[in-house]
Amino acid sequence: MQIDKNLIEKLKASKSIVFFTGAGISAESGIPTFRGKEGIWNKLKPEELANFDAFLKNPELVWEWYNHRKKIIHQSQPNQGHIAIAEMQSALGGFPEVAVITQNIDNLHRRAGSKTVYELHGNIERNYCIKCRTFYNEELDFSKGIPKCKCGGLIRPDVVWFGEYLPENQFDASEKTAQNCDIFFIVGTSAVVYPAASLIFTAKQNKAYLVEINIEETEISNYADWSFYGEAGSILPQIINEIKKFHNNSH
Ligand code: BJW
Ligand code: ZN
Repeated sequence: MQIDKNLIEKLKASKSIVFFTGAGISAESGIPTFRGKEGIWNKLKPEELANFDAFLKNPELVWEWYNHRKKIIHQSQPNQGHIAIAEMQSALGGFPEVAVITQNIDNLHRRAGSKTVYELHGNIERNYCIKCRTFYNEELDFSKGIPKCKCGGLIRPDVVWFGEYLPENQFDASEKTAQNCDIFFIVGTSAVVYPAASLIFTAKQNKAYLVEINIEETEISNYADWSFYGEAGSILPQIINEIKKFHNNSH
């Protein structure tokens, strides 16, 4: 794979770099994506699972889905893609701010060591009561059915379903970061879910250089200034390697 020297120069000159990530970055950790060839939603309909009415109608089914995914997530490890992102700042000499804006709920960026991580769609490790909003972040007990709060309300995972607002502080901080970054990487996302995908256009309107990394073309490929087609876990480490080589040659 050829990595453009201009991109390396741009990376070195950047003050702020953003990685906007989706399910594809965790695919190589063994966590299925939603859409695309191997997507779980080829088999399961999102509207039956990822919305509040579905939860009220059939909380057992929705919890079964989340508990199944939680098990897969707990058995998985951050891959070379997550690790390369976490290493990017030091590879570039520690100067640029590196922020991760993720749509994933799997915690793998933090586990890989990334420090600034904005979670747009929540986190599977947290839960809350649908009635009084008390948080229950410990392991829940399903032995007597769907866990309930002290107030009697059902407990749900702290994730963002269709028709629900994104956590305001996470979205606002992401928007500010997108407005002020020099390079905006779009990694492993189909970029069809809004308002998360709108951040791509926010960054572009504010003159960020857009770099897409995906195994296939997506809705936003035409907007990208540079595209890498391949697995994130192989492309991101190659970018780090090029940065290191470039550093060594220029000293
Ligand atoms: C690799 C790879 C490898 C594979 N290396 N790449 C019409 C127009 C615009 C918007 C709307 C509309 N109709 C409705 C809406 C709004 C709706 C929306 O966007 N719908 C569209 C789908 C049409 N959005 C919402 O409802 C949002 N809220 C909202 O708008 O609030 C305002 C409001 C409030 C009240 C009333 C009305 C409006 C909320 C969206 C919440 C999304 N939630 C989910 C579930 C989260 C919890 C969970 O995980 O269970 O978030 S849905 C799901 O999609 C999940 C993901 O974060 C999100 C994005 O998916 P992602 O990450 O892009 O994954 P995939 O699978 O789609 O793509 C994977 C990619 O990786 C592919 O491209 C592969 O090629 C690639 N890949 N392996 C690199 N190894
Ligand atoms: Zn409650």
